[in-house]
Amino acid sequence: MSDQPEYTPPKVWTWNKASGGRFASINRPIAGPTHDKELPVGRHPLQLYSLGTPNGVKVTVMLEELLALGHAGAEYDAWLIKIGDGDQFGSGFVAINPNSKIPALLDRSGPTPIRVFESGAILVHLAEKFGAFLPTEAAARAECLSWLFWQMGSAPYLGGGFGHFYAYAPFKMEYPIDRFAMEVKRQLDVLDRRLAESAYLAGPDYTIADMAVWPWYGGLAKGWLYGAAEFLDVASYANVQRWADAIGARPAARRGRMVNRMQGDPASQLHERHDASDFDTKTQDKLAPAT
Ligand SMILES: N[C@@H](CCC(=O)N[C@@H](CS)C(=O)NCC(=O)O)C(=O)O
Repeated sequence: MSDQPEYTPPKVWTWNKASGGRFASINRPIAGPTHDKELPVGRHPLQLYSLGTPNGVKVTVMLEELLALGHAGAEYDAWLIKIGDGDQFGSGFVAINPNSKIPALLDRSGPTPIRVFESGAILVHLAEKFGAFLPTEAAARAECLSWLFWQMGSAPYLGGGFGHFYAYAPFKMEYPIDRFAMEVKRQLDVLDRRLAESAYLAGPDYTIADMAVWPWYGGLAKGWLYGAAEFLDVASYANVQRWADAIGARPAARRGRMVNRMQGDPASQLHERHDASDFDTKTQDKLAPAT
């Protein structure tokens, strides 16, 4: 057990700003905007406000895959939302995502702009809009949505649970690291067993379920997240490794990982994307691990 003193919760919790952790400066117990700031709008039908974290990468991979399929209507402007600077609390951003988290999409292709927040909802919106990467046959569609929602429900244990306590908490605590390492390894085993019987999560075809899971569990398997590859023995999940490599070899997935990216080799970072030619000056081979 931990040698930290036992915590006795007070009768009523109060906000202790000094509670620490890597993101202490942006964490707060209230919602709503902190300041007035309009969002920029570019020339394309789709306006994405995001950052190159695993949740952001899901959407930029989907947009790049749609463009690679020839869907010109998927042209997009990707604007950078610096969550470390509190951009997610600006009035314009809160208007399209009351939850103040990236990614958020404004679909301006119709007469009235449509806001979409939550990365899973954005993937479904785009898949239905373009008729791609979400099967229409009932059983295949159910399988795809099941794995998509599995990701949305599971990743907070990986990021908010394991990642927070292993990499971001002000000091290492055995109890939460143990608890969340056990859960994350169970989740990796869930994926590994599924990928032993199926090329992709929903079946033989690559879908939005893979795009949602890959930046998180694929990233973990490839050692991009939390410096935890050895600790979690990710090499032992052979089917997850095979699947992560297959997606990582896709040019659209590699481009998607570069958009709104603020970490790693500067040559791999495309802070904002407004045109396909924006990638020309960048080098996908320099896609270094994110921490
Ligand atoms: N369930 C949400 C989670 C989004 C999320 O947690 N975004 C993080 C970055 S990966 C964020 O914007 N954090 C800023 C904050 O919490 O203030 C989704 O999938 O869209």
